Amino acid sequence: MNETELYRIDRTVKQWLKTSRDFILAKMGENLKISQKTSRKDLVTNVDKENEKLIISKIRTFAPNSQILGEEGFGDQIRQTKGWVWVVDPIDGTMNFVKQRDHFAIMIALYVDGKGVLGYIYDVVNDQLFSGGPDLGVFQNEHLLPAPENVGLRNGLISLSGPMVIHDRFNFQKVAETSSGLRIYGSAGVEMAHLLKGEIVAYVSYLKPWDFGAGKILAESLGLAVSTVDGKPLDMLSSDFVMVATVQAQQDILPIIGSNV
Ligand code: 2AM
Ligand code: CA
Ligand code: CA
Ligand code: CA
Repeated sequence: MNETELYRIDRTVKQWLKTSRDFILAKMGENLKISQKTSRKDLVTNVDKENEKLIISKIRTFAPNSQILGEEGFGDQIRQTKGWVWVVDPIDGTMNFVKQRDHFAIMIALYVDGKGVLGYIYDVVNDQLFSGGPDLGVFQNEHLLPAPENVGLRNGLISLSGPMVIHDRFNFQKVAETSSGLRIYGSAGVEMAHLLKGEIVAYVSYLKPWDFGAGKILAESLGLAVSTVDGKPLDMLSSDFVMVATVQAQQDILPIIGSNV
């Protein structure tokens, strides 16, 4: 894909994101229709569903030959990653959206023939858009982000999902103890944005493709390591324990979890 085409897509996706942000902010003042998916900790609202439909309708008009992977099921059943594949998480951090009306993100990613091309993490309430990819570089709003310093585990903060800590998955309490400190924000998108800014050195969670699709593209574009928790490549169509980290922090974490995976 040439640069002109990339910039055209980038401008278009940013317009969709602005529209989606306005939609979510308008809906935030109304009563939400909340339902449980797999458990009382796994929620979905009418706004998640309506926003996914909104984004998918924009994609269908703009690029009708695409496949779309959307969390709430309004996209396609995808078995292979040939051609254009869009990955959409209409609200990442639904629990935060419900309880805090803050600290959630819209995430969109574009893969072409399995390769990450463009990623977007939009912190809606704080109006902070993380965007870009391997060819465009990574931006926070209009500001080009430098590659984060390659800080190791002992000298950096880390972020984990709640369940990783509660159930002490793979010895991650020890990993947290070794780090400078543990943070838990409850939105994969918000945590990955902290990594892009160099504010934390690692994030580990069990994630689905729409949780890591955009973050993987942005993180790898800045030289961060994105892998399964035991250091293997991620499969774009599967859920897994995902680790996003500086190269040094990844090297520090792998021996601590050792044979616990
Ligand atoms: P979501 O809000 O889009 O579902 C913390 O809950 C983070 O983990 C969020 O980014 C959330 O994304 C994601 N997550 C993935 N699977 C989840 C599940 N089964 N229950 C709650 N959160 C989940
Ligand atoms: Ca969800
Ligand atoms: Ca998500
Ligand atoms: Ca979601």
